[in-house]
Amino acid sequence: MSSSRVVALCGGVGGAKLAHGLQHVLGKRLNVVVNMADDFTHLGLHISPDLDTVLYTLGGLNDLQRGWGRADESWNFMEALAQVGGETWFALGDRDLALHVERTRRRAGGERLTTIADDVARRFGISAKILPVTDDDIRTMVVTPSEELAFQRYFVERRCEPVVKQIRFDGAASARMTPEVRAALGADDLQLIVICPSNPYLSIDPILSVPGLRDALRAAGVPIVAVSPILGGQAVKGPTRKIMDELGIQPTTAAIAAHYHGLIDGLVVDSADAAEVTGLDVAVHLAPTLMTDMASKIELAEQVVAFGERLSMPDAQSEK
Ligand code: FO1
Repeated sequence: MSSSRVVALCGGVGGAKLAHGLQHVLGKRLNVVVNMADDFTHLGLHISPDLDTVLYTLGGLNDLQRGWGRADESWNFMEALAQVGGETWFALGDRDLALHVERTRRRAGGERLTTIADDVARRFGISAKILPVTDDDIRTMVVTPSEELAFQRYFVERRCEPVVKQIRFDGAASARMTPEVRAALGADDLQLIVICPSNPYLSIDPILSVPGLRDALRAAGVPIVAVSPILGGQAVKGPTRKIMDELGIQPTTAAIAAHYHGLIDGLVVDSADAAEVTGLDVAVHLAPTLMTDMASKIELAEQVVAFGERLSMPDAQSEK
């Protein structure tokens, strides 16, 4: 696979860690297709949380403790905003703010999110291609028993406390996959598609909801490998476990396999969940999936790529 390409579908913090490892292994042969349904307009600025998490992480600029935002951040803007009575529930660091201001300015001038992301990625020294799945507006809406919440209101302002009854992706039906994503999935030298260990319901489903995307994934004719975000029956990061409970889905590896049934050829499952894989109707590879440092990101990335290589061989069914 030394000269072939890989496409990774990715949400925010958890997915970006694997994408970072994949970038180390693959360099410019990696295309990262990013969820854009967490985007929103806040204080007049276009904020793209998952895209920025990917840009900061692959650029080595992210804050390792928070997972989102930039390292060495200062918060003068937020303090001054509070002083004048502005909305402070969503934290915008001073350095981070520069990206939102510049993106908003360039979009107002008619530029596509894809062009802006590509330019910023180059400036950050990122070797992978970072591709928003769409330049159109898709917005995740969380339906709770009492109201409908825009995703960041649910996730940040309400700290995922309201019970989730349903998740909707407004605008998805009319969103268009970008030509860059279509080209990445149609590339002659594409070898593997990876679904990063992002929240399947909040981060990967909105990518898959873009019309034509699922068909393009299947038409690529290469193995599709998902990395399960479940570890020891718990979601590694974020509210995946709570949301699964509320949607009536068992927080198990089997539920992740069922969710991606018909789409994936292989599932990477944490070694701690080895007992859970018997009877799964998909090829499984066991590996440590907790990524705590660069070495563990690279190790998982290497295992995912090697698993994909094995799945593209004629006797791949023996992995089941
Ligand atoms: N997450 C929080 O929990 N609190 C915040 O105040 C916050 C601010 C923020 C600003 C910019 C950005 O790019 C991300 C930010 N995030 C914050 C993370 C974001 O809400 C989540 O990472 C994703 O949307 C979930 O994938």
